[in-house]
Amino acid sequence: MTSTTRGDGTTSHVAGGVASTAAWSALLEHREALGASTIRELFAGDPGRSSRLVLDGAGVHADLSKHRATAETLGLLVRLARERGLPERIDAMFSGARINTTEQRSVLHTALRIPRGESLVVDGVDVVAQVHQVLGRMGEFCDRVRSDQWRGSTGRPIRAVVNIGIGGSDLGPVMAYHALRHVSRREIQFRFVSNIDGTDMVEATRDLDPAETMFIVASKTFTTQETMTNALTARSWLVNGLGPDVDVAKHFVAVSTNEAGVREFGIDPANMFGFWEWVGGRYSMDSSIGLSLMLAIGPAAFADLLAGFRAMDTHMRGTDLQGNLPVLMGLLGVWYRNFFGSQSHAVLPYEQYLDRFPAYLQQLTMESNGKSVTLEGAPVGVDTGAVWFGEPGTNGQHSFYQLLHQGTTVVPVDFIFFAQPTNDVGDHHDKLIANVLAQANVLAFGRTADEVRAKGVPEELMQHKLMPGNRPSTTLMLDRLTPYALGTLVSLYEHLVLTQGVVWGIDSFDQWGVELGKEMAGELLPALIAHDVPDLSAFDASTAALALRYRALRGR
Ligand code: G6Q
Repeated sequence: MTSTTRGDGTTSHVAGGVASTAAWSALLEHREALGASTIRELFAGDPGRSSRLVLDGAGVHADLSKHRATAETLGLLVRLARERGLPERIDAMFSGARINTTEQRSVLHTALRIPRGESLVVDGVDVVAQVHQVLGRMGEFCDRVRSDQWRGSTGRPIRAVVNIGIGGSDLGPVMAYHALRHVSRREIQFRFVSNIDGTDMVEATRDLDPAETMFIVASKTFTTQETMTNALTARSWLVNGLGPDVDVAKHFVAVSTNEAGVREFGIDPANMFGFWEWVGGRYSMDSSIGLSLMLAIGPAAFADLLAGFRAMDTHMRGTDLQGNLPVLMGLLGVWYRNFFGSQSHAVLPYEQYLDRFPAYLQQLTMESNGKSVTLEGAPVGVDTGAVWFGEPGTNGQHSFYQLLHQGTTVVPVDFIFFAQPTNDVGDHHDKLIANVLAQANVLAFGRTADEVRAKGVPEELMQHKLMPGNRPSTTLMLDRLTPYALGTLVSLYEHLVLTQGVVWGIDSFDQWGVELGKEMAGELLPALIAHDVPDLSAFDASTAALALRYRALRGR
């Protein structure tokens, strides 16, 4: 085996792609040997797997037994992770090495949850001290708003907070706000505006009183078209509502790494909460990007959230790979993607408050691992990130589960539920949990022809009612949906993404694929609004024709 040194100074133990590793070949052989053996057969041959293929990490109980995998499979996957240098990459990330090589950046979201008093010195700076300095300022600000000491320009307290941000500056805060609404301050309304579509802003503000409204402009770069456009519209809305003399500073705060941009926009840097280049957008909900969440749930609950993140970080960093929950879940994803040809992955939370969790994970996983070249710029040579999707149970059951159960494609699933109900109403929770356990059971074990017949199903319907089963799932059970528990879950998936990215040898922390579309929109805009018929020869014929038709319909 050869070793190569990557741009960030860490070592890759393999030259060439993941498919050239010895572990990959061993996995191919193992897959062949496993052949068509079903989950049903695996259980029949080894009933003890239900107690052995389970794992606990940071308060998350994971049942990994309903997979098309054995202990040997997991062992080989772990071997693959070792051959790909996962332990070294974990250390490199946690210690601040520039593992985002295409942007030459450290990837230090884990530093956002290191407790006060500890230190992590990166490039001569104690980043933990920086983190806690900002957390302290955020806490003071939130206390003032939540206790009505902070007043709007007419002297009224804040009763509505509108977070303006997009992508990583929106999906985390909105997901976490939804998840933790039950511990939020109900006297204040929270809204989230992200889309450049004016409807988003109009609907978010139409029933709000500007005198009682606070806008948080959340943008790492403070240059993002959607966010800047929405922030300007929000400022006009405020000035229209409260008159030209309104003290805008009492209604606008910023979250950014770009102090000059914030100043230029007209927000006093005293009302700005910073973070750092080493926090990637989709890994930033526990930085000051979470200011709206802290306003909603308060600084103490936000600290609990950070403690949950930290607990899973500690599990990830301190646990050997074969007992490491994010690592094993990530590796099982690789198993299905690369050895079964699965193209998608479903996350199905049986918890209404996690309704935005699948959307959050879509960005986290697909923006991170939707890549085709390795860190060295060579073709990956194998499939990478799956398409992630999901909806809360039981709604999904009446929608796309038909395909999960009887479709021609196998979709690995993560079920997530909490033992304690967040709202204890009648027998709702027990029914909810009966449903999630039933779905995992049916996916795994299905119904054989004999079992269907035994139910008295007529022969002509037999094939339709046959439930193939053999469809893999992980079941995650937690005790209760608290800020701490949410932190553990988000951190779990962050580290799952890292695991897969390291195995595939890709940069999970850049997102070059989103740039060209932004550039192109910038080039098209002048042509759409120009007074005279524009020269569209630089664009393809289809785009040019659509642009001209749009202009015509808009009377231009
Ligand atoms: C996330 C991405 C992206 C980013 C948004 C918003 O990892 O980088 O979703 O968060 O484009 O960027 P700003 O925070 O800079 O406005």
